[in-house]
Amino acid sequence: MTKYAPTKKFTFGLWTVGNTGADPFGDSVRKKKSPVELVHLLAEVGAYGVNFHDNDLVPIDATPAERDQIVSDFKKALKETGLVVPMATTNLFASPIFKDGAFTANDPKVRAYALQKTMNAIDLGVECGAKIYVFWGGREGTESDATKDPVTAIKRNREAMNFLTEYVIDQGYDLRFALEAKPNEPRGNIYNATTGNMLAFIETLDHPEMVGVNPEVAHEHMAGLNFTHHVAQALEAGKLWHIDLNDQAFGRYDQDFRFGMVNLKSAFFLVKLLEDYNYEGPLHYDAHAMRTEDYEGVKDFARGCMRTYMILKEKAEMFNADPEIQALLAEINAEDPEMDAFFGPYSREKAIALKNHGFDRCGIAKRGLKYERLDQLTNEIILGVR
Ligand code: GLT
Ligand code: MN
Ligand code: MN
Repeated sequence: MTKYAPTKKFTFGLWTVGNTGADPFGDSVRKKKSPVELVHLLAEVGAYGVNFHDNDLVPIDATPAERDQIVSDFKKALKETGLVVPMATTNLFASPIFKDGAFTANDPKVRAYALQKTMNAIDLGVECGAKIYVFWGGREGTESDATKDPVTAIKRNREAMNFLTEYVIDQGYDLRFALEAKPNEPRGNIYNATTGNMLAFIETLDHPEMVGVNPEVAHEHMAGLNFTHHVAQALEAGKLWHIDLNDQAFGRYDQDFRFGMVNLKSAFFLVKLLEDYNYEGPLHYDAHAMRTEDYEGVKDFARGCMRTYMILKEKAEMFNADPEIQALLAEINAEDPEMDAFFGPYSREKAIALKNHGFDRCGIAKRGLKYERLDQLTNEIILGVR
C-alpha cells in the first residue's frame, strides 16, 4: 500500500465534491454531477463513505416513483463501489419556506413542515444505511432580535429534538443524532453558536443518550475559537460522534477550504487529539474545491483532504515517539508526592491541612517551563526537519 493511503473512515457529502462553485457573486463553474457519478468519483479517490441531505439525493419536488428510482440507482452505485453511507441529514435551509428558520420559525406551519420533512429524510437516511443523523440549524436564528424571542427559540428547538428522538425510538431505528453548531451564515446570528452551547443544550433533552455533536473546524474558527478545545470537550463527554473537517481563515467569510489549507498547526493538534484518544467515528470532509477547479481539481481537493490527515497522523506519531519532546512532557507533568495529600475527594481534614500548608509562591513561580523549546520542536516536526 502506498504511503499515506486513505485508510481511515474518510467521508464526503454529496454537496461537497458535488459543489459547482457558485457563490453569492458568481455562477456555477462546474457542470452538476448526479449522485451516482459522485459516488464513483469518491470511489476513485479512495473515500470510505458518502453522506447526503435528503435533497442532495432526491429533489424536493420528486414524485414517489422518481424517488424510488433515484434511491435504487444510488444503492446500486454503493454496491458497485463498496462505499457506505455513515451519515445523513435534512436540508432545512435552501427552500424559501425556511427563510425564518425551521424548528425555530415563528410560523407553526413551518415548524410542523420541518418536522415532517425531517421524519421523511430520516427514513431515507436509514434506508441507505445511515447510523448518524446530523442536525445543522443554519437558518435557526435571527438578523434582528426584535423578530424572535431567544428563550422561545430554545424551547422550540428542544421540542423538535424530543419529538424526533421519540420518532426514531418508535420506528425502532438504530440511529443517533449529532448536532452541529455555527455562529452565523446564512443567518446574521445562529442559535447554539458553538459546540459548547450544543453540549449544554443536549443535557436538557428527553433523550440525551441519543444525541451527540458534529463539530466543524470552520465553524469554531469563524468565531475565533480554538476548535481542538471544543472537540476535546465533546470527546471527554463521550459526545464526539461525528466531525466535519475543513479549513477557514479566522475572521473571514464562510470558506469551507480543503483540510489543512490555512491553519496547518491547528490541524496537527486536532489530528493528534483524535488519534491520541482513538476517535473511531467518521472523518467527514465538509468542504469544497476552489472555484478555479474543474473535476480533476475536485479530485485533487478530495485526495488532499485525506492525505493531509494521514501525514499529520504520522507527525503525531513522531511527536509521541520523540525522546526530547517526551522528556520535556515528563518534566512538565511530573507529580509531586508532597502534594498528593491535597488532591482527590474533598474532606474537611484535607481542606484544613491545605489551608495550613505554606507555599513558596515566589520560588515556584521562578521555574521556567521550557514551552518555547517544546513548541519549536513541534514546529520542526510539522516542518519535516526532525
Ligand atoms: C452546509 C453547512 C454544513 C453542514 C451541512 C449539513 S450543510 O453545507 O455549511 O456545515 O454540515 O447540513
Ligand atoms: Mn461549514
Ligand atoms: Mn458542516
